[in-house]
Amino acid sequence: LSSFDWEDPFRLNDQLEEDERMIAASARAYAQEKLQPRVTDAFQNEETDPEIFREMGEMGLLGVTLPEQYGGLGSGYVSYGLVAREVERVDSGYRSMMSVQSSLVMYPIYAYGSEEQRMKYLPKLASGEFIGCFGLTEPDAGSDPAGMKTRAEKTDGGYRLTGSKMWISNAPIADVFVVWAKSDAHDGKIRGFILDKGMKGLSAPKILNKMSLRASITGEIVMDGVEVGEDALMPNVQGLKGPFGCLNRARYGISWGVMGSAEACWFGARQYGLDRHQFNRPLAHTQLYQRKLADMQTEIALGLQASLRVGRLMDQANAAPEMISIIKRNNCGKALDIARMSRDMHGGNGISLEFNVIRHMVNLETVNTYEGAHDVHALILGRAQTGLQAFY
Ligand code: TGC
Ligand code: FAD
Repeated sequence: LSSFDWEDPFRLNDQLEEDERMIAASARAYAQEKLQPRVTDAFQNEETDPEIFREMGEMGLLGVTLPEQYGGLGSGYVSYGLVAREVERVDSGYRSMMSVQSSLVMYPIYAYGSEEQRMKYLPKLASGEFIGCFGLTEPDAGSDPAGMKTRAEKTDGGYRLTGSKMWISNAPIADVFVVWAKSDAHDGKIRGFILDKGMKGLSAPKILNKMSLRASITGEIVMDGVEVGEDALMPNVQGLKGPFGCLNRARYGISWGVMGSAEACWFGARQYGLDRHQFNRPLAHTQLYQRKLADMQTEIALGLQASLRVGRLMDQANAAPEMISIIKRNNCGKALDIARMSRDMHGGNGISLEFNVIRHMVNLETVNTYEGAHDVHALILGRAQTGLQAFY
């Protein structure tokens, strides 16, 4: 038998391709050198630096899976997951900025858009010159997006959009708005539209006083009779499978991302336990403390392995949405447990922003809720195994 690497128990690193290791290493270097030093202030002051999109673009971290001709990296879903893990090791809000841009804005324009729409938007979204947002959720339609009220009415040569979206990441600083609306001209089916900042009737007020994800700006999208041309409609999808096709990818990325956040909390707890002495010995010299470290290590090792498996299947175009529900739900729930545990293991220091863990903990409350709440994914999995629809 060979030796054991406590930080990488199942040798995930050995299971990666050379290009995947390189992408992960450059994402890690960027995240640690450029994001880590500014995160505490950004979180404390509830400030999002739009320059981060440009930096990520320069590093090739936006649209990792898209073809190079549109500004992407032409890499696979495992690479995308590894980037999410490295960025979220610093902060879930920064990963949110990246994954909305990549999976929820660039992906639909690539998969459902016309060639003109792809050429107009994708290269600038890949470089970070444009910032994108994705509007599905509404004040009265969260877990049940089919209940949306936003309408697109047919006009001469285009559409008029009316409605409002709630809790939209990046919206107040966005240049490009991918929004979903029920279209009268298509039997009330849900269609996707691309709106540009500055259109008459379009605004995106910031939501203030969030106690979670404070480094990532969130807003509403208000559409007060926004007139768009036919060219704003994404021609190649209709129905809920449009937004869900994007969510599958973002949820998958989150499953890796939250493991990065959990690792930060685990490593923090281990180091704290080695440094901090009580009762004349390190905290890490106690059985209870070690048991908690063992639980963290185990859940993270299993969670990463599961995400890797689903990522490999995604790269073969052979993953089912229910697989993604398993890893999104489980990894978020476990990461939140680990962050709460780490906060406790840091004692009083655990509530200080200086030790990072409470920031991860409150961020993960959001991540456990968005992109399908923990219980909503349970119902997706319950339906898959019983054939019984328990949403309503
Ligand atoms: P249901 O009857 O299940 O399906 C309706 C149609 O959609 C298709 N579909 C999918 N297609 C692809 N992938 C999936 N995962 C799909 N799930 C469903 C389905 O085949 C069907 O197609 P068709 O052609 O037969 O019409 O729909 P339902 O209304 O019963 O849905 C229930 C439920 C709960 C599963 C679903 O609505 C749900 O997942 N709710 C959660 C909502 C959610 O995830 N919102 C996310 C908003 S975006 C966000 O949070 C971004 S935060 C990002 C960040 O900052 O990082
Ligand atoms: P609700 O749907 O009202 O759910 C409330 C509770 O009820 C949850 O615990 C849920 O699990 C439970 N519940 C709901 N239905 C059932 C049921 N049938 N059975 C049992 N329990 C149920 N959305 C976007 O479109 N784009 C974004 O960029 C975006 N970014 C976000 C950023 C942040 C910071 C936050 C907080 C949210 C963001 N969202 C975004 C919205 C997010 O996707 C929704 O908050 C989420 O889908 C849950 O919807 P809701 O908040 O309306 O909660």
